[in-house]
Parts: sequence; structure tokens; C-alpha cells
Amino acid sequence: GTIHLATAQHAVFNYEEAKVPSYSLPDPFVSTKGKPISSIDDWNFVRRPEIIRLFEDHVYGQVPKDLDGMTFTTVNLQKDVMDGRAVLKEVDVLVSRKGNSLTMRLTVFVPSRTANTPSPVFLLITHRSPDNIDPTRMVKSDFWPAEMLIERGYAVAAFHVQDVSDDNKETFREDILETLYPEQLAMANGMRGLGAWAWGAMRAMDYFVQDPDIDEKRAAVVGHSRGGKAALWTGAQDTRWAITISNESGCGGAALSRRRFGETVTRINTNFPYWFTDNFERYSDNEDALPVDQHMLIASIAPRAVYVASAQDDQWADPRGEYLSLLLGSRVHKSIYNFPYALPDEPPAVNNPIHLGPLGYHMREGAHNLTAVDWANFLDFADKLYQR
Ligand code: GTR
Repeated sequence: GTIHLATAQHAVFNYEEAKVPSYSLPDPFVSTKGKPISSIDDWNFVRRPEIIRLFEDHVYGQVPKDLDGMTFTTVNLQKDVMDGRAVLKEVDVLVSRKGNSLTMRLTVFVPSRTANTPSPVFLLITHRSPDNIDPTRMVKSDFWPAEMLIERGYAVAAFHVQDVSDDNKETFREDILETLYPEQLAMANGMRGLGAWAWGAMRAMDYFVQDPDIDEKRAAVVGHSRGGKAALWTGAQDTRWAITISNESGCGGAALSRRRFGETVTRINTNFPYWFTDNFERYSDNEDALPVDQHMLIASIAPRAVYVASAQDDQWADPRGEYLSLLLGSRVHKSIYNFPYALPDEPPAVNNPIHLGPLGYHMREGAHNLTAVDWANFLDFADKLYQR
């Protein structure tokens, strides 16, 4: 007979909690050499750098820091957009290295009523249609509800991943990798797609630092799904971000890989090998050999704020595994930094966000997407954290 591949493949993915394998996770509180990690210094100087290094070598690859120059050119400045409520700036971020250069377009709206006072900002890393971040606002999408953020007194920015590295198996090398950092391509722990997108977010931060309309000390990096994976990798490495927000980032993002619930390492390496560094391939169907799991990515963000959002019908992204990562990762906030916040052992009910100081979580009803409901929760969280 005929083999129905779709059915056969589907059977491979587990959606039943009872069938999650038993697993033991690497311990954020013990160094590779077996040293117990109990002080802020142990964390900052021993364990956190070690964890970042492990993620570089085994999961996402390096994010090169060296560059020769960077310029910011405002190619379009419009006052009085959004019925006079905002100023639009379209900025070309040009980065050069070894005689080559790359340009990334940043779209930024700042609230006009807070002119002369820097505004806190949310940056979205997006892989969806560029229409979702339309600077003209002919298209208004809940994926990036810029008007809502302006209304609530925040600046809002976005860039499209295609400016740094195409979200495409064949062409992902064409931008930053071939132009600025070609040597990365030859390395088994070299930068690939997610690392390139994180690099882009860091360059957006470089822009914020020198824009007087923006309060870069109160900046949030947000990504949905594959963008959420990149947002977590950004926030874990770059301590300039006050808040890191993962929306439904799932496998390779917030979800614990060892649970093998929904999307697995094997499946993501098959469909999206170009997101991860080459070494990650070793962990297909071999998650227990990983020297990290995703709770350690969240731990690396401490003491800064981290928000994990799930959606009830997005089982592919393993909502429970996303919550567990936050729960386990935030033990660093609690034990190392002595924050008096303890998340409940079980995820909260649907549509009942938890906003506890630097820790945020919600499980929205509905499907895999970034919606106005998600954003409203992120804004409530930021208002509370920033005491606005
Ligand atoms: C899926 C992929 C997920 C997630 C998602 C998205 O196809 O399996 O890891 O990234 O795409 O980005 O929406």
C-alpha cells in the first residue's frame, strides 16, 4: 500500500502531557566545572558567561560584536502623523566592516505629546509581511499596533528580518553573512538566521541610545514565534534591554527542548536548519545531550525583566514548556538577585496574566499569533514595571 507521509509524520509529534518523557535539566546553579553558583558575582562572572557561550556553541552561534563604523540617516521624518499624536522617523542604520556595508531600515514612531522628554520604547523584530509594520499606516495591523502604543505614551519601533538575513533556507546568507561576517559561514558555531536577527535588534538599540526622543534605559524587545526566539537570544546577551518579550516562541525559544512536546529539535532542524548554528544538528532526537535547555536562556536575562506569552491553541509551541522555562529560569531572579517574586508552580488560567515585578506571563485564548490582546498585556506589564 501507499504510505501516507503526512499521517506518519504527525504521529511523531506528541501533544499529550502523559507522554512527555522523563528528563533532567542542566542546573543553572552549578558551573561546568562543578562550582556552586550562589552570589551575584558567581552568576555574572562565571555562570552567565558560560551559559551564553554554551548557547553560542551549541544552539544559535556567535553574534559578532566587531564592526568598523555605523551611521544613522533619517530618510523620512514626518511630524504630525497619527492625527498629530506621533512623529515618524524612518532611519537607515548603515553598518560597515572591512570595506563592506549593510543597511537596515528602522521604522520608529515617537509620541508627539511627550516632545522633549524621552519615551520608553518597544522594538518588534518581524518576519511577517512588511505590511504589518507599514510606516504610512495605510495598513494597520494588530501584529504591530503602533497607534495603541503611541496612545499609551510609548515609542514604537520595528525592523524586518530580511534586512539582515532572509527568513529563507536558500537566501539567508545573502545579507549580513556574506557581506559583513563571511567567516561565520565556515564555523560550526557561526552565526545563522536567529543570531543575525538578534544582531539587528542590537543595532536598533545602538540607534535608540543616541536618539534624544527615546529612553533607551526603558526599552523592550519583542518577537513573535521565530522572532520571539531571536528576542530571547537578544535579551540574554545584550544587557541594555530592560524587558525581553517572547510571544509564542516555542521550540528553540521559550519551550524546554527536552519535553519534546509539539515541535521538536529534529523537526526544527529539518525545516529550519538555517535558523541555528550547525552544531545544533547534533541534538536532533538527542536533546538530553544538550549542555543547556531553554530555561537557562531565560535565566541569562536576569535580573532584567522577561515576559513569556503563550496561546491556548498553540500546542505546537508547547505552552506548558514555555511556562516551565520561565518558572525555572526566574529562579535566578529569585535566588541570586533576591527578588521577592515567586511564580506559581502551575501556569495560570487562560486570560489571567501574571505580572510580578520583572516576571510576566499570559496564556491568551486562541491561536498562534501576535494580537492586540498580547500587546495590551505587554503594555500593562511595562506600565507596572516602570511605575507609569
Ligand atoms: C513554525 C515553526 C515554529 C515557529 C513558527 C513561526 O513553522 O515550526 O518554530 O517559529 O513557524 O515563526 O510562526
